[in-house]
Amino acid sequence: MDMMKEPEAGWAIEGRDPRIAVIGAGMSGICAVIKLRKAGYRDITVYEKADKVGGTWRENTYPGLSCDVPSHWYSFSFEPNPNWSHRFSYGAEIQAYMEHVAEKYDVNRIVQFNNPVEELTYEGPHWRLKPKQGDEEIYDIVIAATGILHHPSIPDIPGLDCFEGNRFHSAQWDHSVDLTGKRVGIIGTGSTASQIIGAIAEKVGHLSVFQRTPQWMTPLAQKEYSKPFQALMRVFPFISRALYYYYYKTMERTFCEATVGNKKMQEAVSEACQKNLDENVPDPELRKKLTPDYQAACKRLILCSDFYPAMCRDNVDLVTEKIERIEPTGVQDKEGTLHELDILVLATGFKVGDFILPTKVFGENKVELKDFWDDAPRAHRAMSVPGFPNFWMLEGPTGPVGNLSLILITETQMDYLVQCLDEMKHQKLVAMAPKKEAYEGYNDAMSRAIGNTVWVTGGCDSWYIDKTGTPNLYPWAPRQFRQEMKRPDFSEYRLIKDIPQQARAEAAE
Ligand code: NA7
Repeated sequence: MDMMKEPEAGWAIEGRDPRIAVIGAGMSGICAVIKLRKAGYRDITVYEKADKVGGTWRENTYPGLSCDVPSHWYSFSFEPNPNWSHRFSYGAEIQAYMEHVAEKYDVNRIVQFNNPVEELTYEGPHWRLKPKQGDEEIYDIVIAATGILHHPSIPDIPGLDCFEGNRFHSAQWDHSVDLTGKRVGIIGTGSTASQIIGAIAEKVGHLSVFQRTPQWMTPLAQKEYSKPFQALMRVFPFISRALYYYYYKTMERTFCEATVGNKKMQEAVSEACQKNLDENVPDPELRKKLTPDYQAACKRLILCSDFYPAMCRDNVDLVTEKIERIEPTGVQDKEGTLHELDILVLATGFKVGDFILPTKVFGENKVELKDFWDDAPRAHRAMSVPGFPNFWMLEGPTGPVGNLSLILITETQMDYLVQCLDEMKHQKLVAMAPKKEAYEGYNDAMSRAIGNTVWVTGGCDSWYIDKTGTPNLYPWAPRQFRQEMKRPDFSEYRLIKDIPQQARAEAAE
């Protein structure tokens, strides 16, 4: 298409392919390209802030990094991998898988690497996209595949910048720093910290673990797949598929059910966590410090077998006193003890409320998405926002997160989105956006239901909870989400057949 001459009407009216921008080349972005092409949509450009695909698996490279969802389920349904070496994959292997899929499905060719999107402006019925590098472009459809866990959250602790040793966030691991024999401090005891602690405790000279809140965890039933078993899976691909469904059903019926109000499953998970703690931490004093005062699975449940044994080691100290400040030589706690350190690791999580932000997104009437959300992001069916036509999110606000495969969720969302594009083509629509009342009704129902989930009843604070004081999560079972997303109900959407000439002129001003 000649970009100098901007199209007058929408793609569906002009009978051409829609120009689609996908933002992000992580798991969701890769999936989007593959699913769009399969459905016949081929005019796609991907903008990626970094120099290769992979998203969270590219960003995170810390020691011990692994996925807490079984490998054969944490795979694209259309690309089973018989070569997974373990039941729960390590980070580097998942990154290699993402690169392999991108290569095999010829995704890289359409990715603009090192080119984050700075601004998106809706000029009905098109989007003007301003990338960091190169000219502004016009797109018919924008898909934000920007992920959740990639903006590091740096704690606001006094003196952090004056620390004289090596300091880095877990998602920006400095591999040039040798930990051998060093005095290492780690702030945080979430999923990330647990994996790091298990992986480095033996190597370091001394490890100080700064815990603000203890976490519940179940063991990770890790297992290495033998070479003959992998060979068997290569010959009989149905084994990988069978494992996909086995883990999918097992995880959904256990961990996922435990979070959304299934009391029996919740008790089973709680018991498993308590047993794990009792069996692996014999010292009653340490056990007490590691015992949470809220229900299991209220914070995202940790699956890790190395953490407790590491915490029992002589060279590992659990510091539960609050942090007062960071000194040039270490961490000073509120009791006045200075924990001297050579290296300080911040395993303090991510700014999860950003989603597509910090890209500036302006919708109809120049309303900015940041203002519309006002620090409490919501979406219709986790994918779209009223007043922002032809703008879709993958893994957006209020999606199912919990302990499940986000790859499956992205695939479900893409199948839904493709049906919406097909409908636009069929009805010759120029744009579609959720109706305000549909969006509000959906979110009100979610707000009512969220009170039944362990994320609320469990009595904890977690990264799921946003400014409204409620978790930003889908409150029902993930299978319900898939059921609801099978077919779009188009009565929930404004189906826009034409943008009046005047509005178009105003938007372009
Ligand atoms: P999380 O789960 O957000 O954990 C962050 C940890 O850092 C958690 O223990 C926090 O304590 C702690 N934290 C954060 N800020 C501070 C300050 N200021 N002082 C002391 N301690 C602090 O992030 P992860 O990276 O572990 O995991 C994120 C997701 O990645 C995980 O759920 C998986 O989906 C993969 P808190 O509990 O808030 O008291």
